[in-house]
Amino acid sequence: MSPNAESTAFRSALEVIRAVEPRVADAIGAELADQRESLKLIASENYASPATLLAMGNWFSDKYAEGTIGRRFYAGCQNVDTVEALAAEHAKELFGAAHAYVQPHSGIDANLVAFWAILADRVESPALKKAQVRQVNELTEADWFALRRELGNQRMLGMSLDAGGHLTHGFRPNISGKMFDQRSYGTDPATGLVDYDQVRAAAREFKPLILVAGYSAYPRKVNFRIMREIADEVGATFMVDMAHFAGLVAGKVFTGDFDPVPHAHIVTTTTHKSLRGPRGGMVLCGPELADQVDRGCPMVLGGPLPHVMAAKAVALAEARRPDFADYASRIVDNAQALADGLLRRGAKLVTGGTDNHLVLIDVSGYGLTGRQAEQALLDSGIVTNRNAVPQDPNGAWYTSGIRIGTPALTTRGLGTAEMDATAELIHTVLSQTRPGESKAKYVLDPALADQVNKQASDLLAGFPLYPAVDLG
Ligand code: DSN
Repeated sequence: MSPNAESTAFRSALEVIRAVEPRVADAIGAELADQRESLKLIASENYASPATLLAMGNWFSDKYAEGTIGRRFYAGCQNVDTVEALAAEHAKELFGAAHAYVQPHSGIDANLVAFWAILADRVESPALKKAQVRQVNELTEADWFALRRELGNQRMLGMSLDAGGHLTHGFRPNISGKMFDQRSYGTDPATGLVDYDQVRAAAREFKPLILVAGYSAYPRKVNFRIMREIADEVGATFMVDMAHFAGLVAGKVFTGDFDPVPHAHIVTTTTHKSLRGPRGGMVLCGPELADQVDRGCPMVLGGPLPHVMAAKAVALAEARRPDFADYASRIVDNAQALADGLLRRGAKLVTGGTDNHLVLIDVSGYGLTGRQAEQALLDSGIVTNRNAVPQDPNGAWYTSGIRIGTPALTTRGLGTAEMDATAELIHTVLSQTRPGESKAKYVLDPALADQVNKQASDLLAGFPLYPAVDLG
């Protein structure tokens, strides 16, 4: 590759966009500038490679390709077939999965595809069988009524939102909490850890069709071997949503009992978090569920995004390189250094630390709500998001927690020494912020916020983001 290729590519793209709508070109340039200057600690974000980003801006965006390889509803999909097959092949090799479906547009979409595949596979209903094939016209209104009742009363057991589970694991306001008869398992109030005996007891009593594991705010590993044993004991399909930690699985940090792929019947993920690909989702499964999963579009999803599948193929190829394993292990080293730095300065952490990519600070220890803490940190150039803590008295909107993660800063090259410096900045802001007259209001000396902003940019100055991209 020529030395200026990345700069030339992005500069030229912006020049072409600017000729039509300069404000969009300006916003794209401003986004890069903002990302370069902020201490990005959002646990679900990352920085995709220039190759991944560039793979998305092209003619694949113009192509309809509903269906899947060998079963398309549109002609002329030969090049889409190529990139979809490449992405699926890389995913299967990377994760050791029998089957990969790379069309979902997001993690939520991937979960909906998985839920539908499990329902279609497991619900014993003659009407459902006919409804999936050409006999659909033979069904009477009474059959449809019975089918809706059967589908609408299936059971799901997942981790509760305040314990770190995801909205789509049966949270009542989400569609998953409405379409399933749902129950949640939490964490042990004393340790904050998953209590497998409690999960087993809940599963025995509730007998779910689907047992879901995975999280978006739980700072520890989950033993998927034990979870599969529980699922088998009660006849449940075991689904793991590894959206947050897919990069740690790909990088072989989570192996054995902590690698979901050999243990789960079906695994869903996003591709843009610790995996560092384009925004999107993916489903991995064994041959039993593969046919139903492949019907995801148009059964559940709108037309696939071939340009994003192309970018998934690029990012998955990157994740198969040996340096990705080094990246993945540095994510965890950094999260642990950040947790240690915060603990040493007196912060209260859910579970007392981390063994993955994220840390959950209980900011009630600073007398703040999550909302107050999130905004005070943002004023100081530190980008995080508020998050509920287990049994959160402030609920899911104001919250009592701040979730921070290291995938993005690790991509940028920051290491454990910089994590300690980051812990100092976070502690300085939180300990100097006073709660205001509502759960959203707070008081922070603007001079202190300016000083931390400056320290954050000094810290980042040694780790330029996209160093080979100069927009001029
Ligand atoms: N929005 C994602 C996250 O931040 O964890 C989950 O949907």
